[in-house]
Amino acid sequence: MLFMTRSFVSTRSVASTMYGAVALAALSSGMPYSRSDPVIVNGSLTGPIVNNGVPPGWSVSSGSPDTMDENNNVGVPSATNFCVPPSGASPDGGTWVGLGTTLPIERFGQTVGGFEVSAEYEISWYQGNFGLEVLCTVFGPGQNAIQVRVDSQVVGAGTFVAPGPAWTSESVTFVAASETMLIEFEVADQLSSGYVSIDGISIRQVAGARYCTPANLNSTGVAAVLLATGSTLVSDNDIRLAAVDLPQNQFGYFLSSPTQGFIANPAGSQGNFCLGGGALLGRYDDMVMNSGPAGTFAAFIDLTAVPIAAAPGSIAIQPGDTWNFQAWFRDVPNTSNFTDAVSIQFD
Ligand SMILES: [Ca+2]
Ligand SMILES: [Ca+2]
Repeated sequence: MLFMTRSFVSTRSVASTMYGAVALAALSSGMPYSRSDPVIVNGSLTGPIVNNGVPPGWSVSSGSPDTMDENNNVGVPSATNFCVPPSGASPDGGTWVGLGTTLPIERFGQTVGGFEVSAEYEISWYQGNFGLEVLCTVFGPGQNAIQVRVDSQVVGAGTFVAPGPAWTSESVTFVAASETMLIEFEVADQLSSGYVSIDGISIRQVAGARYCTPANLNSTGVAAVLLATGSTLVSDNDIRLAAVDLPQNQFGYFLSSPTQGFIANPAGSQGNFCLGGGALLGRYDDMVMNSGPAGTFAAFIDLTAVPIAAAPGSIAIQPGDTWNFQAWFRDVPNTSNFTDAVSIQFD
C-alpha cells in the first residue's frame, strides 16, 4: 500500500506535460487512448416473476411489461398458456421480459451512459415469439418481432417470426448522438395482437472499417453483412464477428487474412472473395455455424489463435497488425455466397 502510494505520487510529479503530449498523440493518430463501453445494467433481465414489472436496472416506459420464464408466461406464476411453448430458457438463461401489444403499448428500457458520440454501436438480444394462448385462439398467430428505440426513435427491429419454440439472435446498429441515451424495447407490429419475449441484451461498439461492400445479393434478395464489434486492443481479446442477412438455416464460417484481395465468383460462388490468399489466409472451418431461422451467425474469435493455411495452423495477432475478415455461407439452390468484409487495425 505504501509502495502504491509512493509510486502514484512520483508518477504524477514526473511532469504534467507528459500527459498532455500522450493525449495529443493519441488523439492525432486516432488511437483508442481510452475505451469506455456503454454498460447495460442487468442485460440478462434477471428478476422475480411478475405480471406488470421489469427486472432490477430497468424501468417500465409504457403499459405492463412482464418478467417471466418458460414456467410462468406473462409473469403469472405457473401460467404455461403459450401459443407455442419455448424450447426452454434463452441462451442467456434464467428469466426474461415479455412484451404485448395490449394498449397502452408495453415498452421498457434504461438510460445507458458511456457512448462515444458519432461512434456506431450494435444492440443485440435474443428474441422469441411464444405468444399467449388466448391471442392465438382468438386472433390467430401472427408474425412479430422486438423493435428498439434509441432516445425515442425506432432504430430497427429483429426478424419477424410466427409463434414457434425457438429463440433467435437479433441485432440492430445505430450511431450514438450523445454520451447518454435512453434504450427501449417494444413489440414491432403494434397493430396486430401479439406477445413477444426478449432476453440477453448487450451493447457493443462496432469495430473496423467495412469494405468490398455491399456484397452480391443472396437468395433472400439482400446483401449479407459482416459486423465486427468489440475492442481493437489486442490485449482485450474481445472481437465478436456476426454475419447477418443470410438465408435461413445455411452453414457458413468466417475467413481471415492480413491482406485484402478481390476474386469475383470463386469456384462458382455467387459472391465475391475479398481477402488476400496465400499462407496467411485462414478459414474458421473448425467453427462452422448455422444461420438458423434468423439468418445470422456470430462468434467471438480468439485473437491469440487466428487460423492460417501454413503451419502451425494459427497465428497470434500483434498490436499494429491489420487483419481482414469475411464470412462464406452456403445458399440455395446449390450455391454459396459471401458477406462484405471488415478491416480491423489492432492496437
Ligand atoms: Ca435472462
Ligand atoms: Ca403484460
